[in-house]
Amino acid sequence: MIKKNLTINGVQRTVIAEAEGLLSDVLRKQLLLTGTKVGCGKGECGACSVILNGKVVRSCITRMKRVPDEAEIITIEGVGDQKHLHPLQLAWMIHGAAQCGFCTPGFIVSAKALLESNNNPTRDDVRAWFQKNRNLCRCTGYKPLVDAVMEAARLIRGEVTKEELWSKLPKGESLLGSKAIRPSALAKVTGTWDFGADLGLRLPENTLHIKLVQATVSHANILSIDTSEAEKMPGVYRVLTYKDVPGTNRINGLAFPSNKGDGLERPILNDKKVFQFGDAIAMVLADTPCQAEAAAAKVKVELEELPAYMSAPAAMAEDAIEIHPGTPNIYFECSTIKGEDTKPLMDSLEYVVEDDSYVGRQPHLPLEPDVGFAYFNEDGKLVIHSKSVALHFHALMVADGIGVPLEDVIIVQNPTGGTFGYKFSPTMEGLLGVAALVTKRPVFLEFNMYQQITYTGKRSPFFMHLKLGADKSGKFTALETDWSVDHGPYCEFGDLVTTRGSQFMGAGYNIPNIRGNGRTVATNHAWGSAFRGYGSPQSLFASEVLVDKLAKRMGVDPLELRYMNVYREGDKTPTGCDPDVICLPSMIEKLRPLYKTAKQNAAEKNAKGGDKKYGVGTSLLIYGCGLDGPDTSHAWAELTKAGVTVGNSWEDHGQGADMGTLTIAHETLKPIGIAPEKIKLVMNDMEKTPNSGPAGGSRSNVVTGNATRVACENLLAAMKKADGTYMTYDEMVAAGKDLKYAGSWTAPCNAPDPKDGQGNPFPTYMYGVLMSEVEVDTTTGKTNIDKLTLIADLGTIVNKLVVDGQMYGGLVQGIGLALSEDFEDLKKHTTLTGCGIPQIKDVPDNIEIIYQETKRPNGPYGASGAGEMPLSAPHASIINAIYDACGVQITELPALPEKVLAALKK
Ligand code: MCN
Ligand code: FES
Ligand code: FES
Repeated sequence: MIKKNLTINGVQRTVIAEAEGLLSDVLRKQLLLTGTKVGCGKGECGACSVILNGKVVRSCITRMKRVPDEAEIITIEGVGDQKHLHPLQLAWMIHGAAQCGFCTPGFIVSAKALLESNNNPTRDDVRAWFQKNRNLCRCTGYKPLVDAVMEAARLIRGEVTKEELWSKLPKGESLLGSKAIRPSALAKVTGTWDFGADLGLRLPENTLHIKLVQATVSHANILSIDTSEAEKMPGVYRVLTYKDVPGTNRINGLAFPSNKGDGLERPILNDKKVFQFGDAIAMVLADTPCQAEAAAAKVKVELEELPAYMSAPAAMAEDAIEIHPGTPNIYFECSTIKGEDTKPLMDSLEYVVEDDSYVGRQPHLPLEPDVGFAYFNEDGKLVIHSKSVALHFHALMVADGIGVPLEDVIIVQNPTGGTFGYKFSPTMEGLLGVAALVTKRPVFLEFNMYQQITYTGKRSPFFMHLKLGADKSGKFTALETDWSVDHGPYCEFGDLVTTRGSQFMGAGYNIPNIRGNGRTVATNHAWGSAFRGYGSPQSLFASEVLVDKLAKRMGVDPLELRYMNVYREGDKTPTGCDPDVICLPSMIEKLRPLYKTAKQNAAEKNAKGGDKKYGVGTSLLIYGCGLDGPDTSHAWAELTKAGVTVGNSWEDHGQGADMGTLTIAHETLKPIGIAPEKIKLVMNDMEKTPNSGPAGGSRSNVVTGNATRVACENLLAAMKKADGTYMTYDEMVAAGKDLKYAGSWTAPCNAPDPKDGQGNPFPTYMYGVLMSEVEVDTTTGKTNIDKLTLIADLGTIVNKLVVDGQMYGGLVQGIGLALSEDFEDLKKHTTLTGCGIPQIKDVPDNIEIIYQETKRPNGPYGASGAGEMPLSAPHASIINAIYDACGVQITELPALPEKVLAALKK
C-alpha cells in the first residue's frame, strides 16, 4: 500500500492505494469520481483521460506508484459543474458533441489541456491533439468535437460570449428542426450522466459480483464441469452452471414460423455444447469482482472439441455436421420473385454484369463495454438494468429461460454508451436474471473490452452473387441475386436480416424483374446481432458496386446511370410497393454540380502524375423505418400541476431519444403554449413506460414519435373546452377528468412473404446520395478520404444537431466498414485498434451534409428516421471512388491497403 497526498479538482485528499493499483480505479471506486469513464482499460480510447500536473494522462494505465506525491489532478468534475460550465462544456452542448456521452469527459478534459497551452489552435492542431492523446469517439464522426473545441477557443479568447451563444438557441415557439440542446447534454458534459458501471459502484453492500467462465474454443461437446475448487475460493458465494438455472435455460430467438429451428437453441449457461468462442459455461458469484475472477479460473471444464465452421460456406459443406443437432445448418430460406423470369431476359439484354461480393462481421465497438445488474424489488418483481434497446422484447425473450413469469420481469435501460445495434439482442439479461433469482441478492456484471468484442453479437456477413442487366439505353431491366448469411450459432433475428437481401439489393432503382434466393446459415463464429443498417449495408454494397461496374462497361458516368434509373412516379421498390416519396432525382440534381467539380479536381491532380491517384465515387444510401409490417408503439401523456409528463420506451443508444420525444411532444402540445422545460420525460423503465418496441430499424422517430404525438393529442382533446380553449390542471381535476392518456400508432404496412419477398414493409424510408473523394497511394495501397458529401432526405428534421450527429457518426462507421473494420481473427481482432476502429486521423474533417426535406405522409410532422441511413452504403461509395482512382474494384471488405496493393499489382 502507498499513501499519497493529492490535490484533486482543487481539494486536498489523502489517498491510500495499492502501489500497482490504477489511478482510474482510485478515482472511480475509492473517491467515487465516476465522471472519469473506463472503456478499453488499455490506453486505447481516452475515455479515462484526466489532467495530471498539467498533462493529459490515461488513468486506466497510470499505476498509483507513478502518480507523484502532491500531484494535482483534474477530472471532469473539476472542469466545471452544472451551474458553472467551462466554455468547452457549453460548446460541447451547443454543437451536439455528446451523443451517448461516454467519450465526452475524456475529450473535454483532453481539450482543456490543449486550450491551456494554445488558445488559438487550428482545426488541424485540434485533430492532431486528439490523435496524440488517443481520444476515440464511436458516435460523432469527430467533426462536431472539433467544432466544439474551436467554439470554446473563441469563447476563451473573448471573440464570442456565452450570452451570444445561448441567445442563438430556439426560444421555445417550435423546437422542430431547431438546434435545441438535448435534455441529457448537461449531465453528459459535466460527468454526472451515470452509466451502468457508475451505478454499479453505488449498489448496496450485499451486491454479488459475477464473473463468467467462458469457452475458449468455438465448437465442442461439454463432457463435464467441475466447480468444487472454485466454490472453496475466498469470498465465493455460489458457482452456477446450467443445472442451477430455474427456467428452461433457453433464450427465445423469436424465430419466424418458416424457420427450420425452434428459435430456442441459445442457452443462458451452456449445457451440452459450446457453440462459439466466449460462450458462458458457468458464473461465479462473489463478494468482490477480483474474488469472482480468481475463482472463475478454477472451474474445470472438460470438452470434446468438434470441427468449427467459421463461415457460411464452411457450415454449408456437404460433410458439415449439424451445429444444433436436429436442425440443418441452413435453417431459413427466402426468395425474391418480382416481374418476369430473369433468365431468358438476361440473354436478351445488351449489358449484363455480375460479381461475387462479401461484407463481413463488422464489430460494433461501442466505447462502453456491456454492463448490467439485477435485483428483486419490494413487489417481488425481478428488475434487470442493462443496455437493452428492446426492453419489452428482451423480457419476452428471457423470462422462461430464467424461470420467472413474464409479468414479473421489469427491464430498465441504464444510460447507455452506444450499442449501434448489438443490444437489439439480449446479452447478459438472462445471466443477471438467473443470478438474482437463485441468490435473491443484488447482482452486478460488467464485461471488459475484450469480452465486449469477443462475446457480443456482430454484423452478419453476407456472401453474395449478383447479376444486373440493362437494355441498350442503360435502363435496369433484370436483377438476379443469391446470398448466404453467416449468422453465427444463434438464430435470433437471423431470418429477419436475411429478408433484407430481398428488400435492399437493387433498392433505389426501378428494376421490374428480379429473381433471388437467400438463406441463413448457422456457423460457429460470433452470433449475428443487429448492426446499424441491418442487412442493407451488405445488400446495397453488392448492388451499388455492381452499378459502377455496369457504368464502366457501358462507358457512361455512374452518377448519370443512377439518375436514369432511380425511383420516379409509378416505379416500384424491390418488394413491389410504391416508394414512400420520390426524392432521389432531385437529390442527384443537387449533387451533380458538386460532383462535376470533384471529378474535374481529381482529373487535374491525376494529370500531374505521381504515385497518388485520385477518384470520386457515389452510391445511394437507403433504409426503411420500422419492423416489417404493422409495427406498433405505445406512449402516454399526463397533465400535472407542473406541466405535462410524457412516457415511452424509446430506448436511447446515444442517438437522442430524449430530444425526439421532447420535440414531438412539444410540437403537439403547442396549442396549450407549454414551454419545453415544463415537459418532463419518463423513459425506458418497464415499470412505468409502455411497450414502444425496440429502438432498432430506425423506427422510433416514426413509430414511437407518432405514438407520442397521438398520446399528446389525446390529452389535448380531453383538455379542450367548447370555446376552443384548454382547461388548466385545476379545472381538469375539478371536472373529475382523467389526467393521463395513452397513445398508440401502427404502421399501415404488410410484411413481405418470405416466399416471394413482395409486400410493403415500411411506413417511411430514409434516402441519401453520397459522394466520396479519395486518394489512393499506389505504392502502399492505402486509401485516404479527402471529403464526403452527403445529400440526405430524412423528411422533416426533428432536431438539426441530432440528425447532423447521426449523419457524421454513421458515415464514419462506413469508412471503418470500407477500409479497416473486421472481426474475423479471434487472436487479432480483440481490441478496438485491432478491430480497425477509425481514429480521428482516418476521418476527413471535410464532411458536407446537404438536406432535402421531403415530407413523409406517414411520419410525425412529415419526419422519417435518421439513424441507419448513413451506414447503409457509404462503403460502396468509397469503394467506387477507389475504382475510379486506380481501376481496382474491391468487392470483399475491408479494402485493407495490402488488398488494394495486391489488386493493383495484378
Ligand atoms: N431524428 C430527427 N429527425 C428526423 C429523423 C430522426 O431528429 N427526421 C432523430 C430522432 O429523434 C432520433 C434520431 O434522429 O433522436 C434517430 O432516430 P431514428 O432513426 O428513428 O432511430 P432510433 O431512435 O430508433 O435509434 C436507433 C438507431 C439505430 S437502429 C441504431 S443501431 C443506432 C442509431 O439509431 N445506434 C446508435 N444511432 C445511434 N447513435 C448513437 N450515438 N449510438 C448508437 O448506438
Ligand atoms: Fe483508458 Fe480507454 S484509454 S479506458
Ligand atoms: Fe463519443 Fe458516444 S459520443 S462515443
